Amino acid sequence: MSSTAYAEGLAGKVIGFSQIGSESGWRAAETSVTKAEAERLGVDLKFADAQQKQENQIKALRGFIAQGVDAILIAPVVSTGWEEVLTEAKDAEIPVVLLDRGIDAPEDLYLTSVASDQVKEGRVAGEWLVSTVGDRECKVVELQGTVGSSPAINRKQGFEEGIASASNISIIRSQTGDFTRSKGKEVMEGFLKAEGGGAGICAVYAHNDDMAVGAIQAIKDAGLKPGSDILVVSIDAVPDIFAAMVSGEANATVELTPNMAGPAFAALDAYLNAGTVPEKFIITESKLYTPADDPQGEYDRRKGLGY
Ligand code: GYE
Repeated sequence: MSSTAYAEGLAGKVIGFSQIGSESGWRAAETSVTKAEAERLGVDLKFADAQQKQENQIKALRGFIAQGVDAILIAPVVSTGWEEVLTEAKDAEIPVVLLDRGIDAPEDLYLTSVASDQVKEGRVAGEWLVSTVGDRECKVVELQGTVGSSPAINRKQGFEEGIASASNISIIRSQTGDFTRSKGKEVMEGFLKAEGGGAGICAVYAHNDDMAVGAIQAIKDAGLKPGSDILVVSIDAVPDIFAAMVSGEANATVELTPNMAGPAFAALDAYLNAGTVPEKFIITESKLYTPADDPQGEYDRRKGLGY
């Protein structure tokens, strides 16, 4: 039976959604896609924005539990510190679905996790750089995501795996830009200053497109050409990275679908209405895009999706 067929079973259900915040264009898209999907299914979605703070997410979950919701969605800002509140949800027999980030906790504390393979995303980015620079020496600066978040940990690991075979490529500086455009710009400015203006930097690898777009501005402010003097590779495939590709200022992105809610609601529908226990890890696709892949068309296709 297709997930859409199950989709009729959630009408009237009350589902709490603890969202991290709106730190990136991708996150905003995930929120709008989730709200639209809830509307389509007749779900009464209780939305809580945590402003990137774990304590606010824990507070929101306790509120959902007290309210006796039918299920909880959460995008966990960091990977640790969830056992106590998830045990409270389990004791209240409220199923929890993780969106787009994983956690270090016993797997029986959540029904399923809908996320990309973040190690693969980093590896794809690294392998793209290896295939692009050949045997030329390439010093890379890295803009990491939120400290302690599963994507920051996994995308760093994956990228390092991706470049491991190329002794000519090395990461010379790495720092968190917290997945935001402004912090990505600020940290890139610091990298450029620390590297004598940046002439020796071959590429910037950003764990998300928003930090990459911030870095692009910093590179231009330093009088260098992003996309050629300094290659730009990142993850998410938001519209603005395709706009940068059209301008020749970005080189590669790995797509992360903002539609985690579709698989999440389908799993909840099957579970709540038919007792079907879903796979523990539902993995979404990761696809590489470069300027050879019609960036204007990709920009236009995504623009209306709530980014
Ligand atoms: O890449 C970034 C957002 O959790 C995988 O979080 C997600 C990441 C995404 O801030 O844009």
